[in-house]
Amino acid sequence: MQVATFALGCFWSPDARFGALPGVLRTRVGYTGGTTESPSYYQLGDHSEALQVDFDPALISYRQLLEEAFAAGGFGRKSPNRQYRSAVFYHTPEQQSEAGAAGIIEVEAAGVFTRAEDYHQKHYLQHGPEGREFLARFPSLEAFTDSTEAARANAIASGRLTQAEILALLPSLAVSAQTRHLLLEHARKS
Ligand code: MHO
Repeated sequence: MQVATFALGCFWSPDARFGALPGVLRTRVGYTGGTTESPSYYQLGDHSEALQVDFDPALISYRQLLEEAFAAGGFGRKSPNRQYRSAVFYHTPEQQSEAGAAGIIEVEAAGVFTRAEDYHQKHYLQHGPEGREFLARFPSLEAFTDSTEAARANAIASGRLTQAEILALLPSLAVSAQTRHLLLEHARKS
């Protein structure tokens, strides 16, 4: 298992997008890249919103994750501000050189990553009707956040997947007919 950390603007949407990827087993959003202690959403200091994923390199390569980060769109333009900048935080020398080779400008060593407040985790799923069953299933918001199934369902609930992507993910989710129906609605809309 390896860890990858990216800042890609507002963290809600990359949390969802990366949560759909086969080989990405866990996602979490938080704050990193700064120097101030104990950052929080309203006391961000010099940190940025960031996404962190645990991935299985046998199933998805770091290069593929970088491509997905590029597709998220932030790297081609100047970061609007520190909160929403686009940057790669590398965990290994290999990640550092791959990010450099990919032409990413802001490449920094990964430092302390502070989990964001519970209400920011798996935003679309947590705050949508599709999430009720998942929230009830896990003993804590942390366990919900760390669930692979919740990562997949959050991707669907975000409304950012194609119909084909949704239909490919659905069989991996053990959910009630009602939740399945809610998730399928997104396939009809996309
Ligand atoms: N203020 C924006 C972005 C939130 S993001 C977690 C919104 O409410 O949609 O910074």
